[in-house]
Amino acid sequence: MSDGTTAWGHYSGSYNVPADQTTTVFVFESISSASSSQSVGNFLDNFEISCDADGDGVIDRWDQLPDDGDGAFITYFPEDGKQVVAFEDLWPSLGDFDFNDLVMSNQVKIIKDADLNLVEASFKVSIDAIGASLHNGIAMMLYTNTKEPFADNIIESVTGDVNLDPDNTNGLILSNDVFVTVDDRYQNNGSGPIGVPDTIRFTIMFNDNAADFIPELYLFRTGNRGLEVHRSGFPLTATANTALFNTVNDAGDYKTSTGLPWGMEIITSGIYKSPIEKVEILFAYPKFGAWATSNGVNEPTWYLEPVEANVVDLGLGK
Ligand SMILES: [Ca+2]
Ligand SMILES: [Ca+2]
Ligand SMILES: [Ca+2]
Repeated sequence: MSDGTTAWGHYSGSYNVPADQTTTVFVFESISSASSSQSVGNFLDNFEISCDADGDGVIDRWDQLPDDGDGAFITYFPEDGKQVVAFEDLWPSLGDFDFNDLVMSNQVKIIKDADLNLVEASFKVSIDAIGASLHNGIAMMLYTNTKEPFADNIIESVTGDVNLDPDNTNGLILSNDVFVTVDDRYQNNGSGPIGVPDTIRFTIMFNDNAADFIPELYLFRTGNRGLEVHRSGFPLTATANTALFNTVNDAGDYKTSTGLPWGMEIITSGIYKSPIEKVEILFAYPKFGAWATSNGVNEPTWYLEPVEANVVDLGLGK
């Protein structure tokens, strides 16, 4: 490497240390200088050696997984706290609107490679409340971060308490019946919860087709796959029975004509308390209606102000 005489230049290179080599010496020899003598006016400064132990192209100092040749960076969904999703399961009827028929909290650890493509994601889905008499299953869709379907399958394989959804690309089945998956003692059947919520754990390995995703947890009726209850604003699955839209209380896209939803999400690091069985969420959380019907614009912290007599502390946040 050789440079001019008026400004510093920056040079870099790489060297693969052989597996059995325990000592490596770097030697610099002058090949040119600013004077007639090789030993006068030859400057070298700011020399640095960085190791990339796993050879993934990200030096150890920046590599959050320095011994993992696939993964380099770790992120979380949500970035802070946890995603709490809750459903009223009698869609397209509002039912008792106690919004505790299935309450889950979700935290995802996401690993990306040196090019910021997805490598794998590890999910912890806590089943925080089952205030239902109907049998329901839990499924998940992965969408782009603008809530669009991916053009391709992004899932290579899965491990843990989950199966690929045979009917939906980038879909997963977490449970075909929560009463089978989750011990009965976790039901919120009016007498309140007993014990620590059960948790479904699984990992998705990705096939390099995507850099980001949004997970959409949703509910479906056991034995009636087409009866799905989603949060509003997501694409239709291939399995949803569209004949149920705009029937009973539904005005399309899982909202009533006044904008009340059947599924909701909050992001919180605190404890979310579900409404007591058969108590409308509008009485448990007086500001819920304003939040829900404004598409989340108004009263964004509605869940911090329950009527304590109308909610049950499910021991969430564990
Ligand atoms: Ca590395
Ligand atoms: Ca690495
Ligand atoms: Ca209920």
